[in-house]
Amino acid sequence: MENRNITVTSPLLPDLDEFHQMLKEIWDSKWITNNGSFHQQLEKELADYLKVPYISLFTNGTLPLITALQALHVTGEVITTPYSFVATTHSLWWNGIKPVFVDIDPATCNLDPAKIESAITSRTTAIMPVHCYGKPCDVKEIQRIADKYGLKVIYDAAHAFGVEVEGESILNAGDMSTLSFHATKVYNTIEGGALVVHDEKTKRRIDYLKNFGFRSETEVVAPGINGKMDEIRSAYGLLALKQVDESIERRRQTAVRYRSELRDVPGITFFDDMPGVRHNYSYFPIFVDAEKYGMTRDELYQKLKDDGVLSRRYFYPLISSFDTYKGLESANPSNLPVANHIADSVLCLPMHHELSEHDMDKILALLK
Ligand code: T4K
Repeated sequence: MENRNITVTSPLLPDLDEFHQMLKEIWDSKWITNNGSFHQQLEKELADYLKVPYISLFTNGTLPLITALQALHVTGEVITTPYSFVATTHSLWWNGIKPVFVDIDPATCNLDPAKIESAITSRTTAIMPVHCYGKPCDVKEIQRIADKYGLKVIYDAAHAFGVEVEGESILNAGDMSTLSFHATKVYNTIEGGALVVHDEKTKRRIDYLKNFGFRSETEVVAPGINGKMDEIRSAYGLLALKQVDESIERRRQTAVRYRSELRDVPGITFFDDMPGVRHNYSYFPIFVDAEKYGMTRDELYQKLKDDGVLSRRYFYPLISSFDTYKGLESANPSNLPVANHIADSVLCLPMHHELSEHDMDKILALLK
């Protein structure tokens, strides 16, 4: 009798011997945080890997969101998606900004550009979309709207590590993009994150802001925060980066098998790859039509759980349903019919680099 749970994800762990070697170097140097050499090296290697000009490392994926809003002086109202992890909206709240929820496009689960303009008011200063599950937003249309109304665009790209459209990094869209390197992500530094910016001056400003605003030993240029990544996690990140391509390839193979075996199951739908996109296969969401499938999403979630398969309902409940936000006018379900419907039907199946054929046999047998 097998009693090991199959989890929705599993962290990509670096080689322990190599990590130990790097820890030895850190111990010898006694330089353990504050822009150390591994931190500098990781910023450089990540910028190269991700095909972006500048990247500033952070201690998680939430602080770059908060810091981006600070750096761009965003105030008033920001248009955002209710279909994300709570950190997206929380970053607005922490800056005293009013979130304005706009419905999503069922074809991508991303902010629906066609619904943005009617939500813009005289207080709107920015748009904060999410590349949900790593599926790229319609960045051209969002930029067109932003330019028309003079709005900033900050992408929460927590799921979009390595995602490219026609060979160009999706992280170069908008004014800034943020990443999460949490343990559950395609690429992780245990906890960690980053802010992607387009020019050196902005990179310098972000580096001040994540270090309390210090420009020099005696000068503070702004009320910054402590968002610095340390040397130990930077070293971990350097090693993890060597493995990430292979991990994404393993995930791709998993997606291929899920799709081929679930395509004919009535009542279950999923996303196919988008043309011209290099996906990272960070999640494998399916959408359950209870009537056609013969079981509700929650019944399926429970059935899988009873058999040791821990799928997750990312993103249910919607952010707009949480007590903190549900009183907002834009949080009314009548304003967000697509997001509400998808939140009630989505289930993210196990998806990670170590998922074995045996595990997949079990998951697929339960689903069918
Ligand atoms: N924006 C977006 C769009 C995001 O999705 C997130 C984070 C953020 C911003 C903020 O970034 P961070 O500040 O977190 O860097 C997880 C993560 O904690 C969170 O990072 C992530 N999004 C969110 C979507 O999912 P949980 O509560 O679902 O994680 P947890 O602990 O239940 O783990 C899920 C499964 O992963 C476990 O069942 C087993 C596996 N796991 C997890 C951990 C932590 C492991 O095998 N090892 C581990 O160490 O939130």
